[in-house]
Amino acid sequence: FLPNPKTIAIVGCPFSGGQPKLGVDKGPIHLVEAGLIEQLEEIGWKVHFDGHHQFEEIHAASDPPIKTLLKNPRLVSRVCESVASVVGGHAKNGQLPVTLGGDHSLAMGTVSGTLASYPDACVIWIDAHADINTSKTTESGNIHGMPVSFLLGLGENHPEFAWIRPVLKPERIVYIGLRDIDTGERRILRENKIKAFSMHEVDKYGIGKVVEMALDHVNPNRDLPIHLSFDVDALDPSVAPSTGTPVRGGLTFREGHYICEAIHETGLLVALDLMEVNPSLADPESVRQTVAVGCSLVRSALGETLL
Ligand code: 4U7
Ligand code: MN
Ligand code: MN
Ligand code: MN
Repeated sequence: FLPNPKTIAIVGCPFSGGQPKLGVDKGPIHLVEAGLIEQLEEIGWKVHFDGHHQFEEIHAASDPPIKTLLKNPRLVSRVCESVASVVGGHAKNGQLPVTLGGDHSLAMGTVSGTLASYPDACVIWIDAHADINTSKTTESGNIHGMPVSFLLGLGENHPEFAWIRPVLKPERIVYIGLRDIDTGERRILRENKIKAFSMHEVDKYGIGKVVEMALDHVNPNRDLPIHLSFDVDALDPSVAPSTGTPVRGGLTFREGHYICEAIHETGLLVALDLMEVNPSLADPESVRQTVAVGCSLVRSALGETLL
């Protein structure tokens, strides 16, 4: 799908408004400072980066929760709308957008941007969580636990989010790595027949078979563009400790990288998100480790090979 020379557009999104913990907005800055751009150039990409995004500020006082629950709704919505247009613009230019979060609410923007250019793209969502709460089911009110429901058009319509089109069909998304699903989310997954491979399936079949089954579901003929949205908390906390909602029992270092390598091998990747790296959480060595793993996942998805 991508023209030559192959060009990546780095979309740095220092944004934390989809959840309450400070520091996740520093994720993209740390990933770039760790040398991600040079590393991608070394494996043969042209890399376009014109600085991290500057988001307008909407202060809490002028952004009361919707129905006292959804937090920072206008801010999250407007940031994601701008991310959608930036990611969509890069995709239309034939560049491969690599969005560095920031919290996972940003994926409302990235996936919308991808689907605007590639309407039949599928989404592979790597996460400990399903991120599919609606304003009815969320217990936390944190919008980083909700982007998938907005993309699918589930739940009530909120005027604050009127720009989001229900661009994603339930059969075009698949999950790998789940292990912390809320009760309401479990029902939504079941009712919409959304395919998910939890850690149970990873243990049972092995990661190689799971990735093959996931692709068979969303991309049976291996001819549709792929958007990979990788939440670093899919990895086990021993591998990626610096993240806001760690859950034990996650993917190993190799399982995470295998997913990225296998998606690269399809030749179908058109957009990538790396989300939820929070350099303010955990000790300096854990932060260094998490940022390094983030960079290496991105390199694997973009073609770095072991041999
Ligand atoms: B992430 C949660 F309740 N489901 O809705 C929620 F467990 O992007 C967690 O995957 C959401 O990190 C995690 O708040 C969002 C919770
Ligand atoms: Mn740009
Ligand atoms: Mn998560
Ligand atoms: Mn997530």
